[in-house]
Amino acid sequence: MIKVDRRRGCLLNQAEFADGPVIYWMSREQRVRDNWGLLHARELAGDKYPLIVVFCLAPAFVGATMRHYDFMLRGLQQVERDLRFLGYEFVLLSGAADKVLPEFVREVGAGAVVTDFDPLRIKQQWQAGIGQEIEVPLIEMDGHNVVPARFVSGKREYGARTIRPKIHRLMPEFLEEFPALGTTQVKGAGFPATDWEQVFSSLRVDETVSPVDLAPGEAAAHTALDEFISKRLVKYAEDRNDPNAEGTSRLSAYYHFGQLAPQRAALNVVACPSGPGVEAYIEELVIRRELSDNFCLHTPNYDSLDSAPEWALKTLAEHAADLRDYAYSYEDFEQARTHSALWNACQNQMVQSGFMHGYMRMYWAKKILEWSASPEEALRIVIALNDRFEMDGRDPNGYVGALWSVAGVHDRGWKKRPVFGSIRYMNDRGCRRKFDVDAYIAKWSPRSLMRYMS
Ligand code: FO1
Repeated sequence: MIKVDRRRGCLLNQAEFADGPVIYWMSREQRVRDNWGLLHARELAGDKYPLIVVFCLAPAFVGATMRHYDFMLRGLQQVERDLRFLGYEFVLLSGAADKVLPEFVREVGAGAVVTDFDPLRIKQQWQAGIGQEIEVPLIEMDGHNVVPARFVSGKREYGARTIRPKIHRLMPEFLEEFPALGTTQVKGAGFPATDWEQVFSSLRVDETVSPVDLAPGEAAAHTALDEFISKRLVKYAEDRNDPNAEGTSRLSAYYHFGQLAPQRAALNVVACPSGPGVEAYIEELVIRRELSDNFCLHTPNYDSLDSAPEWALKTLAEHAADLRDYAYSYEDFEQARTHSALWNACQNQMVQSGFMHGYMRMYWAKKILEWSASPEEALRIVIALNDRFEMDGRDPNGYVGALWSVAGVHDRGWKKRPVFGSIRYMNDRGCRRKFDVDAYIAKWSPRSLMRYMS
């Protein structure tokens, strides 16, 4: 009988539990604490079998650059250190998971494999391939969402308005403390520590997008969470729309690489005195983030225009032939060579820091819609730039943000305009009403980008 956690778990294949080590195939949730997949694997191993944590390092991953691999690998180095300290083994396999994991499962004679829920296409493909090839259970655990994505809704939700009540109703049950992982007495299979020098030197990724000065890893993520809660949470509701206030959590890279559990952040935030900041952050952290996973899980073509709602596709088609005041290429946008000083400043902030303020991301993406040859081209450019420079690129949150901005996903129709039709419009004037645009431009002006790109 296979024990599968009935609330957060899902059996991905039909196979019998066998005697042998339990593998936790770490992928989305790259941390030791607060990790439901790791905890479930630990429970299956009990005091009878070794628990082996495996990470499959893909040689290329959806356009990821050195900025992303450097951050991720330095975080994984800490994962290995922390696991070995508790008596567990960590093995890094080089190669895409569906290529290298089945062989490893056979080699160690594993009795079961546990992995992380991830709605992204590449992960779903890896899991389907591996589930078919191994003869032991492949169990998926949702370590990313407070209310597991498969539990909260069986269909694509219309928007925050429809998923919010479903999540709030289940939060009391699911927003629970994590048990500690604890140590193990079971002797491992004797895998040597990872040769990280060799891992870094064998990387063949685009190095022109260099790492940003953000401390990687689980400990740094917790420090960043504590700092956000103590210094910025109380004013989060009003500061989150002011790019000069640096009021955002800046935790998205830690969530994306799984170095911090959104549930941990939610537990610590709701423990604070309630107020607009707590409300606003829980809305972003739980409702918006879980809505993104829901969208990607139930929308296979989550990164293409035809996943947009009917009304949006119709209005964009009606205005596809409208005259564009400007029509820039991918390179023009990437090099921040547009006529708009504000738009160029947004692009520079993203290129240099790996982050762009949430409010500016919407403005930035909507201007690409306005100044591209077509909505299809605009969406392609938004996703390509976002995934190349943002620390939290290649994430369900990012795809939904792009489709919200360009094609009204989870939004509604507004007053008609050229090119946009009834897609919500944003411009410099709207920004000037919200914050000091000149200060933002001064801080992120192109001259600093030239220094960066030269
Ligand atoms: N996940 C893996 O399991 N193996 C990888 O080699 C890998 C590389 C990678 C590079 C950049 C990046 O942004 C994400 C990467 N991921 C990798 C995915 C990671 O698990 C992401 O956090 C989730 O896919 C987000 O849904």
